[in-house]
Amino acid sequence: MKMKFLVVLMIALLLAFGGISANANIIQNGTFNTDLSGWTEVGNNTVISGVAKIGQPGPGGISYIQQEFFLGATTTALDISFEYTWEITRPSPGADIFIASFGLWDGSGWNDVELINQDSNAGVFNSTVSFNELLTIGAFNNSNPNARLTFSLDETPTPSTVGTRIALDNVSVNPIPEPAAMLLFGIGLLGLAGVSRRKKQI
Ligand SMILES: [Ca+2]
Repeated sequence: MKMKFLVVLMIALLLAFGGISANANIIQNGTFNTDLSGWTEVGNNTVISGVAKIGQPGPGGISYIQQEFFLGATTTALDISFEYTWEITRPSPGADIFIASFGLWDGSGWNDVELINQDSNAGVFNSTVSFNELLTIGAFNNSNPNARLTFSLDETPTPSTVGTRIALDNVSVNPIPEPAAMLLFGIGLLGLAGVSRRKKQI
């Protein structure tokens, strides 16, 4: 009996920690392998050589890509990461504005928080920035979808001869705790409970 208990405990721990350490990115096509599939896109966006280009090629105005997804009820935080690069030419005078935001659905509307709000005067051109943030989230509605991630570039209409874009790649959102890991851990605990119950009966 004791041996069986230890085996179940080890399996439960392996499953739980194996699940937590595994890549559980819930974003579809965050690597933009060939196109923008999985993303809603508005304005002028494309994919070149496996990298999304927000606002390319395009005139003034807002271009964005957005993905909606579902967060399980146990989610308390999100590990969000992506890489972005300002490309082409910095407009002058004026500025383009890059915003990355995360939104939660509360049942009647979206509540978005900005992860990045940077204008092209502050941006370093042709230098890739790695963004990573552990974002603690509040209450949200248990409907699907109930979360979204948006990347937008608001391009100044003047001077019209200058074009800016944001290159975006390796978008990842990992919910914490992960539903799969919690489920496996729960199954492990049930297994332990079953073993101890049988043990008492003997
Ligand atoms: Ca890529």
